[in-house]
Amino acid sequence: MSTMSSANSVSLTSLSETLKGLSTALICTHVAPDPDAIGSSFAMQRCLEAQGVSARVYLVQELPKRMSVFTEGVPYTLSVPDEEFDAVIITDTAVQKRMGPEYESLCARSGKIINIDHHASNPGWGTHNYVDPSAPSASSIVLDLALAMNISVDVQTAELLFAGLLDDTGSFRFSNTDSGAFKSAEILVSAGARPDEVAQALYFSVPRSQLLLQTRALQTLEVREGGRLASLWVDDSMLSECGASTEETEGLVDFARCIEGVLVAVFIREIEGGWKASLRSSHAMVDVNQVAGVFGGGGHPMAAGCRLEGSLDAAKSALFAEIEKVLAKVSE
Ligand SMILES: [Mn+2]
Repeated sequence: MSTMSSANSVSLTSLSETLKGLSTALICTHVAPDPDAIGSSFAMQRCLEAQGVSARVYLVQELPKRMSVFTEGVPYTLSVPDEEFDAVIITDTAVQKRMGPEYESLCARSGKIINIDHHASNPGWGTHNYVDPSAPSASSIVLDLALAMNISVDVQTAELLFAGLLDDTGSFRFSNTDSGAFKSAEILVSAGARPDEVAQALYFSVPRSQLLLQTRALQTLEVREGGRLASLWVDDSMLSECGASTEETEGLVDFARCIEGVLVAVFIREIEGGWKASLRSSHAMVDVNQVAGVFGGGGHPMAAGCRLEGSLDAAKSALFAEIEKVLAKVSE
């Protein structure tokens, strides 16, 4: 079900009709694209192409290596196109600014801004919004659209979408893993997606530099609030010491999250002019989206992110103070 909170909400059926009527489309997603961002946007390109729509993906930065096995042959660009499109379609992006520094010129490429997302914090900033917080991934929504458009999903599209679904559900372990997630998985595997190949590419092809970075990050582990809050951080010097890229910080938050008794896990990394915090909750009463919102960020109740300013210590104490407030709602 799509939330009808925004004025420009559209139904799945009407959105699939709109997509079918396009001749050209530019597809965008969020900065630091994760498998769901890549999976949903690149699969959207393939679905539209199958409908005779000339579609291209725009990425702010180069494709993450672990997703490149699934994207072969799909046209994408790293520069903002000059031409106009019938629509700009954005997937998995709660806040328009998360499209990157060029978000205004990207959206100026068309009068039709189609916002397809599953983040509860998405206010519906498009001219056409399909925001379904009950969908486990943006990739699941793209699958639903493909089915609504009667597109036969081929192996490559199925694996792109499966990668997004697998990653956003934490390999079917997070609270968004509902029967719908397995229904989508069933359709995708029937269409030829190989779960072992996708898992191999996403989780068992870790560069050595990433493993080194994990050992460094683990040395920063702090557990507080009676064992209910755990945090890790990484700064730029640690990245360069390990020869690791920003992409390789992904998943570090899970080391804090997996500790027994931890209700809120925090991972902080250095970004230009400050810090970026990733927050995870493992308790339905602890809403980290609310915490992220205090700092202008957002996401889901169980997984959210925000930017912080100042020194690491200042950033941490500001963040921990807000987390304390949400933890106070949970009796031990
Ligand atoms: Mn997602």
